Amino acid sequence: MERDQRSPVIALTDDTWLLVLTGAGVSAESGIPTFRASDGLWENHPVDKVATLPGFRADPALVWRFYSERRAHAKRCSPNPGHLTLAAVERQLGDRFLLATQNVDGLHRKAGSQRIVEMHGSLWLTRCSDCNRPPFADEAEYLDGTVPGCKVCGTSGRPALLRPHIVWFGEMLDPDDLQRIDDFAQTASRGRFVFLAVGTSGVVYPAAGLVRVAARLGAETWLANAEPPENASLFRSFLQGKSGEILPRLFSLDGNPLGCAGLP
Ligand code: BV8
Repeated sequence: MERDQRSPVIALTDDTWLLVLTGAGVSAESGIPTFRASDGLWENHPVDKVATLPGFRADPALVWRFYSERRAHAKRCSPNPGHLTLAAVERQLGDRFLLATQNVDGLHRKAGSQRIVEMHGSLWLTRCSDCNRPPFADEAEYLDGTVPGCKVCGTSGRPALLRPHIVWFGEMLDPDDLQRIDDFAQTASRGRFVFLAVGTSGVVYPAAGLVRVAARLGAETWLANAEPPENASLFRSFLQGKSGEILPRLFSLDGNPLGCAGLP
């Protein structure tokens, strides 16, 4: 992996296909805490208690408080230039762009991204832990220990609990999401395939394995991160710094920087 100190750019040429993977680092400059930093989410909340199904079953009120606190905080946060740049690049590339995010904060959508796979779910969706009622939009905050029940199947007498539509550790990701990402990568490999990971520690699978899939398909592999993560050696180019500063300078169109506003 070369440590590329010039400000290299990814030229958005007519044959460029771009798959972007983002993690919590992309939202850090918007005020959303990351997970594994010294003041990260997992420092104050044991993962097994708040981000696993057994944890939810043991104490659903604690889990709802954890996600409700994150909902309340995220409502006050806005996209930063990193989010805005990725939305601008999508407008430029159209169906030659796909954003796979591990983030659940919704800031990519707020920035205008549409071609997006929320691999780990969304803070803004709730589903029943029992019946197959589809996930529904929900911004409610259950901070006082209440646990919401399903109004569809809960009437059968069993306490059917609602849960955040989040992929917890030990839970499978949505196979349709994974298939969409894989299909995109396969198609992209017939053009100039570029894979960019931004703001992720590269420790959580299967997201952390995407760089291997892309490299096997011949992609140029780029990483933009505040510090070298565990899987840094898997990338050909590593740009160290803040994503909100790197991304607006990273893409060029016809030789000119795209910036974060991009073309309307
Ligand atoms: C699954 C809930 C099948 C959502 C999350 C052993 C080996 C390999 C895998 C496993 C294993 N044992 C178990 C597994 C599977 C497990 C896993 O990968 N565990 C890891 C920890 C070893 N994966 C799963 O369970 C997945 N399911 O595989 O099912 C299975 C099941 C059981 C056993 C085997 C297989 C489910 C994964 C989803 C889990 N849910 N969270 C939520 O509450 O948000 S994951 C959680 O971590 C978040 O979703 C988060 O997105 C994700 C990754 O973290 P990052 O986004 O990378 O954030 P982090 O804080 O770590 O890093 C931020 C980075 O940004 C840092 O590097 C920092 O330097 C940088 N940064 C900071 N500021 C900036 C910046 N960069 C740029 N600019 C800045 N300004």
